[in-house]
Amino acid sequence: MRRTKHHLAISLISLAIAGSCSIAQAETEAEHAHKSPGQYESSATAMTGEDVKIVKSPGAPDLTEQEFQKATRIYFERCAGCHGVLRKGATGKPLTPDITQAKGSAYLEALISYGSPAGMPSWETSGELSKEEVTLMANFLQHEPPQPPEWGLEEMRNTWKVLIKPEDRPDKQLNDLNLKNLFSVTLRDAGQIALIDGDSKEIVSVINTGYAVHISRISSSGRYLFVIGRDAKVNMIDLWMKEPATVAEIKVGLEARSVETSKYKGFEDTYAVAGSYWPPQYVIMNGQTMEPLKVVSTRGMTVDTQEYHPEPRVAAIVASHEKPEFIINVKETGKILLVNYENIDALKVTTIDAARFLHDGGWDSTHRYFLTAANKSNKVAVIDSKEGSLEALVEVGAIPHPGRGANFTDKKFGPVWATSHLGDGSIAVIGTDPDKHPDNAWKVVRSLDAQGGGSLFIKTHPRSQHLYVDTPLNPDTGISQSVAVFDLNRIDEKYKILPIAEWADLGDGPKRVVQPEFNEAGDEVWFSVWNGKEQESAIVVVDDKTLALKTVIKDPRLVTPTGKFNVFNTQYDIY
Ligand code: DHE
Repeated sequence: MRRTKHHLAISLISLAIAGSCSIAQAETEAEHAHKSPGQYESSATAMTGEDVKIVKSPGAPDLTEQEFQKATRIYFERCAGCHGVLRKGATGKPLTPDITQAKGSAYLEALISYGSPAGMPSWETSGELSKEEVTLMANFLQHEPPQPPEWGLEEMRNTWKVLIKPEDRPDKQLNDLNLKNLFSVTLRDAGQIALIDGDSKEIVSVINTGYAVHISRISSSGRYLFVIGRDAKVNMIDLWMKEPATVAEIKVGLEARSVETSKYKGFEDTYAVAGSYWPPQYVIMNGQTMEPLKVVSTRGMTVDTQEYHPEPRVAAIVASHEKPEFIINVKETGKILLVNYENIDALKVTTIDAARFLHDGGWDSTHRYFLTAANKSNKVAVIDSKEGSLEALVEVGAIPHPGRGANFTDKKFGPVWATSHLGDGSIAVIGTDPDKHPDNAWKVVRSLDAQGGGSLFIKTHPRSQHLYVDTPLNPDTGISQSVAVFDLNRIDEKYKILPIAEWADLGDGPKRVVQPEFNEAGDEVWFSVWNGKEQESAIVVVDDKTLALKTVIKDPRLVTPTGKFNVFNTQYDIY
């Protein structure tokens, strides 16, 4: 049966996230299939291919050094997300020379040009690669994969800068910002964050960060903001300074996505941790200076087939409130590490078998259980941070993608945590209270129907009666430019739709509505209207009670806004 354009686009987008391949790659196909206006900016990797060691293989078509380098760059930018840097395969198939040489150039060229129903984009017919580039890639894939360099303590120390020493920093807050209601907003393609005052909605400052900047996290005290770019650069920003600014920075690898700080009693602001995609490792740093202290590899055996995996990427990291531990998702091995930082020279690491491929997740409302998506397995893993064990693996919909998820009290089932999905339009509502509601605990007690697949984030707040679900990767622009809102008092009723992008009143562009985030009071919710780099974007603020438009924040400096991190809610894990 011929798949519809809609299904094709959704499944490709889903595959992209499941294996974390470039959204742009999936988007290309979605565009091709659906012709939605505008285009995602590339989430191209930060690795250029210039530093790799070239290994030419017997039996493979000859390539000049220049060609090899060009192909390596294209591979890192377009292919590595799905097939792996070392081509061992992830969501995409393995592409090692034993396989590719057997297939031969003609087969590879056809596959790269036209794609496959299994999710391979059609690189040539979509106009992304020229005929010559397709031939180049088919030849390149028959050589041994070049390996990017490692990045150990020495490389980290060489990039580590303390711009303002702890003793030279203010001993009290020198500005009159209401820090609790400050938002750090990712300006993805500008490589910057904007600090926006949640009360006045004014941009307080714009600070340069890493390339294709990704997320912000707040130190336990609420004073330091940590921002990580895809190029693995971490900026530590002191919010107490007259003008908040970077006080220390470091590059922890070549590709990275996650950063967190120690939150356990007695260790507030003591350590920071960052996880990288390449090299596959995490590093524990001094929480005041970001001096790198301990680098730990995540290479090892997969959870199911128990085979060695050379590049298991570090996905979400959270800081335990129950113990002096970081909880670290290792994507490709499907294992969750509980890293006890009490004595970092004798690290105690508990390795919990979960499922592949671990991605994002967040706490239940008590902050005891960490619920995290294993997106290729369509499961949510539940970690009991008090017992240090796997509490449950819950079967959910297709490719769960919760962000940090949403906690609320369901009138019928008690405390629950919810996730939306990339691969279908359902919301899985999971019971989280094994003490008072044991029959519902770790079960999908409800499955709600939202607008469609392509959802990335879902959000509510303890003071809100609404559940917001975005769908930025849905190929239907009516859906990607709006959000669904469920009334938690009447959860069985159909959701309302808020036309967020229309309210923003912008010009052309994809105008994807992404990542709901509450203010400190929990009475307004902010959405990014994410447009192309050269197009106007905005942040739309909605009154949570009335669901009416409150304000639209527009400013030429708001280039490609995506994630927004309210200081208070991020500091205390409120969601
Ligand atoms: Fe993210 C969180 C990885 C693309 C916006 N993203 C995360 C986390 C991971 C991750 C591992 C969890 C971090 C944590 O909690 O410690 N993201 C990836 C990818 O690998 C992927 C799929 C592809 C890539 O090449 O990077 C990817 N992410 C995106 C985007 O394109 C998004 C939508 C826009 C952007 O700014 O890049 C995006 N990711 C976010 C946001 C969060 C996030 C806003 C944090 C959500 C939160 O509420 O905590």
